[in-house]
Amino acid sequence: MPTKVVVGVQWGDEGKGKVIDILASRAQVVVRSQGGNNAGHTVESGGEVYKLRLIPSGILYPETLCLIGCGVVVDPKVILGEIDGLKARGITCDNLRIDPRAHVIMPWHIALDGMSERALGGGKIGTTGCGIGPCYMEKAERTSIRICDLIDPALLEKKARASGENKNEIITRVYGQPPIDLDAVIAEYAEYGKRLRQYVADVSVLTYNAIKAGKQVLFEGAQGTLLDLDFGTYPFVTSSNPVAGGVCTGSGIGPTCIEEVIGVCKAYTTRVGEGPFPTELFDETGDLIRERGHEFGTVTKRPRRCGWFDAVILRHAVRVNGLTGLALNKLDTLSGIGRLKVCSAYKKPDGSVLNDFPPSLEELAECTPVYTEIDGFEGDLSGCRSYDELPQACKDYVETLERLCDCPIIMVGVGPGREQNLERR
Ligand code: 2SA
Ligand code: GDP
Ligand code: MG
Repeated sequence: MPTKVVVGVQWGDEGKGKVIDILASRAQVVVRSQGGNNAGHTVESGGEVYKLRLIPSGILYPETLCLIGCGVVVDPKVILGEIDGLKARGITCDNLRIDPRAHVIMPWHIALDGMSERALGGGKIGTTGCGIGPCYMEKAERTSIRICDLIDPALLEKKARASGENKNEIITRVYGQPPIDLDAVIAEYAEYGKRLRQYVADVSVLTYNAIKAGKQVLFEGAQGTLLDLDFGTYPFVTSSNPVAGGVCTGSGIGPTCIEEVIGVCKAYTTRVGEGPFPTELFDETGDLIRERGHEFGTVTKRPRRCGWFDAVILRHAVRVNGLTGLALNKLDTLSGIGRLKVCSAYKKPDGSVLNDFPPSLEELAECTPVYTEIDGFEGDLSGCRSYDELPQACKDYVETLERLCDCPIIMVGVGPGREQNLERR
């Protein structure tokens, strides 16, 4: 296995956790390079379900080095809670490393995330409320606290006071809320820094050395292409770059180090949060997909909006990520739904047809899907263990998607378990 990148190619929750878990079994190093605890990856292993938010999915393999790169925003309280939870289940986190350049989510980021969402009212982004946006904003502002500051009490005191005072101004003056007690925060976060110090190491150096030594390195994406700050449905996006390009800046390696890019998608489309969604279903088929697919957020439990598979989105993802293959999950959820629709292009109000995903949200909101209808399939797929065992109508669906997306589908998911992943080539 060469260096592989796994990215979500829709609006997140495509089942990246499962695909990464499978590939991690063949990797020696797993790296996360963007996002934070706004991610929620579900991995099922040995009958146990693990919900991971910040820690790379490779942590379930004791020999695998798990790295959190500089592009990740780290909430120390959350990561320590995750470490404690894993340890209580017998998983040592001795193989975890966090880059000293990664930025730290502070209480004012979480507070400001909620306040700005409330102020936006009906126009809100629908964030996960984890403080992700305000932390990346402060990173760009160049006043943020990094892991290397968190683990040094003197630096933490100096930088947290400056950053906290500045944000308290906004909290009190702009939002009319009481200020955050900085002394209490500094004391609490110094303790977190003490506990996290043992995990801190230069992820760029570790990753580069591993690649040079011929080790198998897997980059674990979070969120999805349509939540990308640049290539997603702006402003209804997250504040990082979940596309494959984000791996380089978020971990500290160059593009020439990447050999394969696998995009993970569902056999239909879902999204949480606000914003246009051309193939969204508002009828009982949408409800059926939500219930049968358990489409509720891992972290926030929010019901996910559900709709038909959208090949316009997929072609956009194939291009911006340079995908070499696709993993198609949740085919089992569509069994017994009846006739299936796939969006192959968009139609604009003037009747013209759009084949490429539009950059403007206003333009997207006006688009209606052009559907290709396909026969549905029946029966319980969850017991299939090879692609050939799937009903012919099911294979026809997969092959239609492959043709419309212009990318080979290399894996097909028929259930959440490791063994329910059918490799095609
Ligand atoms: P944020 O919190 O600033 O990153 O939110 C900005 C937008 O990004 C969306 N977003 C997500 N969408 C789906 N899944 C996400 N992660 C969790 C999971 C979600 C959950 O993996 O299950 O538990 O609800 C995720 N993270 C961010 C978000 O909805 C906003 O549209
Ligand atoms: P991620 O954020 O991309 O890792 O995805 P989530 O973990 O948030 O959501 C995907 C959900 O689908 C999880 O509950 C997985 O266990 C589950 N899942 C993954 N692949 C399949 C599949 O092929 N079939 C079914 N039925 N469930 C799946
Ligand atoms: Mg998720």
